[in-house]
Amino acid sequence: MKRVAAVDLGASSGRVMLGVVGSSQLELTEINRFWNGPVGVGGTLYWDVLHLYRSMLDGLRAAGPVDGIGIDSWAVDYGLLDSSGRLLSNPVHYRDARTDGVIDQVLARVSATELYEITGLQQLPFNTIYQLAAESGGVGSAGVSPSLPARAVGAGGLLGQAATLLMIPDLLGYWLTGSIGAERTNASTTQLYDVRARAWSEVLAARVGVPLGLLPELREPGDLVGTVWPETGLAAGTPVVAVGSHDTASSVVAVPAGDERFAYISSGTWSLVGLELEEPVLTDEARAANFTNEGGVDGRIRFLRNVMGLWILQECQRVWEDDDLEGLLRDAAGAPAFAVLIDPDAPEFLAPGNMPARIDEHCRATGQEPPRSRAAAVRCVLESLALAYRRTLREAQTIADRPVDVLHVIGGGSQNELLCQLTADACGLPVLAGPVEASALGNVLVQARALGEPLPDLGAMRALVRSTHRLRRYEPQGKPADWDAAESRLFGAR
Ligand code: LFR
Repeated sequence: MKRVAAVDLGASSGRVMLGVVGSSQLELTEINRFWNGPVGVGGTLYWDVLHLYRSMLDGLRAAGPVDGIGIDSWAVDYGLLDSSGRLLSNPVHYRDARTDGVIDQVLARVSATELYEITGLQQLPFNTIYQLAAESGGVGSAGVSPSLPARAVGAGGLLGQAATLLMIPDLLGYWLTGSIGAERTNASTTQLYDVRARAWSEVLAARVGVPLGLLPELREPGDLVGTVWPETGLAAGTPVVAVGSHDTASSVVAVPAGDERFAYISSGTWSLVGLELEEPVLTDEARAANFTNEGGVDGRIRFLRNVMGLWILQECQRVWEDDDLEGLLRDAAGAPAFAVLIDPDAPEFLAPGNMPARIDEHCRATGQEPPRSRAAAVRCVLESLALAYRRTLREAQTIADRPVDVLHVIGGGSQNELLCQLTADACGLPVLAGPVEASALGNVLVQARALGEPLPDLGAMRALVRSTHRLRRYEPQGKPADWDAAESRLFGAR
């Protein structure tokens, strides 16, 4: 039996969980939970990385002695270190506007086809490659607001001063242990990683002007990062273990699937909708449909697309100053079906802001009456998400030629009963909901294996999740024709 701590950082909250993993045991206890989110300063959105570090240390201290520590977080974002190991700037939030228009500038240097052939990644404006292009100056606002005096940073921006790039979990791991490296699943989200060669892409780095030396040596999930050093105030010498440090990689480890014929939605701030494959699919069809091939634990590929997710609803709640999600969902369940529909992936929903007003605007622009009540707005968001899931899953199955029998919904969104039912109805598939803390479970499972627990493969880990967690099943209900009609209304006839 192993006792390990999972540090699991999502875009809206972080937590330290204590995991106990044995041959028929898999238990998680929450030690602490802390706020996370964008902090705007001088026109740039940052992460408060020292708050995350301090909260992580608080949680690890409170967890007491453990056999290992593993860290996972959202992807794509990074910190730059100078040659003495100092953090050059607070990490910028991927929802910052600095990457606006940058995709086109990068595509002038490397074609979309070549980029996809090498990396297999979906085009998202905030992929690390675009953030680095914005960072190197010449594009975007470089984070300098007109109201704050600009200070010259020299040619190449901060990139010119940087010696090392560390993704967020690697940065926190460095602060815990002093050891530098790049965990593979998170590296695979940078769009600077060659998915077939399983190495950093020298070609792309050169093409976009990222010095190869910035990119540390790759590590596998399960490798030892290092051991905790005394200045942290934690038990010195505790092993820090690389896990699937991209939260979605960890969460897909914990999909309680019994065989290969499954799809998943990792449901939280984002909805990551897709399949698990053995090999990447790099066809023109996959590229045109903007599917990603992110690296998973044990060499698996997550063939998926990002759907905007519960972010839209979270932002509505923030603007409404209403944290009674249950009440909102109860009212939405009684609101008329298919009254208004939005494309949740429209670019205007990406940045933080007044989401209810943006929904109204989107409705007007698409010839619809804006929702008249909060219940109607919530219903609109959830039905629109369910339609986006349906479209994504159908395309994924066709493009990857992998039919599925069941859809696993994991993560915080698996508790949203209305969304789970709408998802089952829209996709015409049974939904199995849970576990809620999927990324923390994937994190502790990979650690426990690395520390010697007999969990030979993903199948064994998933069987343990299945036997220790209660799942909720939703059968498709309602009329499929209603969803067909709603889909062609929203996305046009196909
Ligand atoms: C989910 C997630 C997604 C990634 C997005 C931005 O938390 O990690 O997989 O696309 O955040 O990093």
